Amino acid sequence: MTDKPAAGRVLLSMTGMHPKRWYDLLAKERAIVLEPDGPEDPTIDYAVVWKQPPGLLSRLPNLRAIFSIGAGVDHILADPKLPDVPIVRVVAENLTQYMVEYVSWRVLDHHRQGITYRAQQAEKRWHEPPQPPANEVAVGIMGLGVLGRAAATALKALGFTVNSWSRREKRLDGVNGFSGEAGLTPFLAATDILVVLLPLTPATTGIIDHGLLSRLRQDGPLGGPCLVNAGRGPLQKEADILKALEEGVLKEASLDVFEREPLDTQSRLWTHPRVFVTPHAAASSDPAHLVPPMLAQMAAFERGEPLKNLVDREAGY
Ligand code: NDP
Ligand code: OXD
Repeated sequence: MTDKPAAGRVLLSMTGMHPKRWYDLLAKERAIVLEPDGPEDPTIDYAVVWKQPPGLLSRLPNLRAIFSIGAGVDHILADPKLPDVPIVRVVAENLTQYMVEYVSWRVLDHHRQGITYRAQQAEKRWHEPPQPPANEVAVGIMGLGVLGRAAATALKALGFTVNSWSRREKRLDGVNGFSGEAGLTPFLAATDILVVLLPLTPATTGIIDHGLLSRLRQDGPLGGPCLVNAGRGPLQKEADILKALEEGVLKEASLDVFEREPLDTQSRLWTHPRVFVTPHAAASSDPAHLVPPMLAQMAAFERGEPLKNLVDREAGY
């Protein structure tokens, strides 16, 4: 623990990630308590967390705000004893850029038939399948938030037709916007490559199921629809994805997130020839980019300024 009593102290609680770089950067300005130390410590003002143990934060009597280490906050809201203090989530250029890169990479790979060409190369087969132009391929982005908007803009610039689906009606130049329950079927019917950038909430859990996949455009220019999920694993039903792939309802999938992480070595997804797996690595949280704005927000809050990028607890994201 560093001894810096001038400003409010910070509890750092991270599960499944190494805290050292976060600790060192936060400790430049704040006294840091590394969980499991600090339960019931009245001098702790802030918690910086990734999947904190349930009940931990409710024991801090003077906690003023929680800072998420990720853009998604389902890992915080899963705590049934979460204290009623503001939750700040990550909105950062660096993280957005990573996600734009991941989505552009996966969409281009499905569009330019990377899976087919890798299989052909393994067989030393010289064959050029028909290649539709980008503007004939419609990418549908589920979730037009910070990441979805940036991905939509990049895909538009690459020449794709872009559709979006959000909870509330949203407008973005050059993007065909759909929203709510009523907008879902027309959105899916107009989509060849589905990109999932939704948060995990009670309303979105399990949304990527067989019924949804079978509503994607089945006669599009790629010879079948493709799925890219970089949102959260429990948005998808993996057995349904495998079934849809076997039936030809789904042509290919790029999955960065899974119902259970790490993905079980027994999962068929690892070896499926038309599935591309990455280990929840689409847009990693880099403390060098995320800690300075956290520290700046704490200082601003102590000067009486409002916190930014707050989570709407009722909406769940
Ligand atoms: P935002 O909160 O900025 O945007 C969320 C979007 O989802 C909004 O457009 C929102 O609609 C929409 N949405 C939420 N609930 C529903 C619903 N029930 N029906 C339809 N649309 C809905 O989030 P970000 O863009 O910053 O991040 C999105 C998610 O990406 C994160 O929650 C996280 O799970 C995931 N993520 C994954 C990473 C990875 O490495 N794989 C890295 C970072 C994030 P509206 O616009 O109406 O509010
Ligand atoms: C996030 C993540 O939510 O990395 O930022 O998954």
